[in-house]
Amino acid sequence: MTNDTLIYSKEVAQARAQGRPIVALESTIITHGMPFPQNVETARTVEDDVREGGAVPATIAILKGRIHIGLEPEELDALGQAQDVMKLSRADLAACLALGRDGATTVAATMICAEMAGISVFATGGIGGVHRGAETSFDISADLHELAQTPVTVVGAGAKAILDLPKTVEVLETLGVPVIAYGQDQIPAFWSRESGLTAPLRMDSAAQIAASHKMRVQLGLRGGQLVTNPIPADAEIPRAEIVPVIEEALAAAAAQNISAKEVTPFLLARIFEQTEGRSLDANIALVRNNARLAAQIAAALL
Ligand code: PSU
Repeated sequence: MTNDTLIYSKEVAQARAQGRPIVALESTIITHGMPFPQNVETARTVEDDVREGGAVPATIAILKGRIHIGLEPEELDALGQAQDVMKLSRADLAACLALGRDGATTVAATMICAEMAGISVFATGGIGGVHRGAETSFDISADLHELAQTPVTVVGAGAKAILDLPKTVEVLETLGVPVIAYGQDQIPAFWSRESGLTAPLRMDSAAQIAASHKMRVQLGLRGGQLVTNPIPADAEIPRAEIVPVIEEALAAAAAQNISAKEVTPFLLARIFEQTEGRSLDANIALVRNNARLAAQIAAALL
């Protein structure tokens, strides 16, 4: 990896030199997960949440074929409005670099870049997972396999509730990925605190999560951990309210033959319209909450 390919922002370069805790943040949520201008405003606020938590934020994206570990404010602004940005996972990261294009990193690609940069903790909204109907479509996010092989602790609010949560948890279990619920027994369901599913593991402090991360490294176990952090109670959309909206959005996606990488952005946009923006407010609140917990874990890892 030449310095030409991996570019650190000024703030991240300084943090590395000083040995300070760093939290990786992804960029697909900016380009494909939220509308402009809330996407850029949220990305900035989330970076501030990481700083207030005592760590340094490293938003990761590919700009003109180079991996950026931390974006300068003007780069973040431009990315938030850019068209024709590739949505990158493990399969297409190298192609984006080779072609000199711009790309937003999903959970999988962000984990890969974070590991290259020596960053062990990453905050997102919700990971990708097993889509409903996967038994015929085979649509399973590469995020799950990445968690099985790349040693980064990922903090999310569960898998997105548009997915098949029980199947997502089954696949993670098969792949040997620890799924940890933070501060409660149930795995949260993104916009809602509860999913009806008991998490395989529960931890109640950042120190416990950091200790578990270190233990995996010490044992030589490959892969990361998934920390599922429930959305704050005052921001949640209860399951009974959001489930019918999700069902309607899934039916619309099927009727319009939406497939592959388009599915998640389509559903998020549709649910945003149907809830008159409430789903976006909840999404912002949960990402901020995850950034704060990730900062505590990163500090506890030092
Ligand atoms: N969290 C959010 N919004 C998002 C995502 C996460 O609050 O849009 C992104 C992540 O980058 C994740 C991707 O990897 O959604 C999953 O996309 P798919 O279902 O196509 O694998």
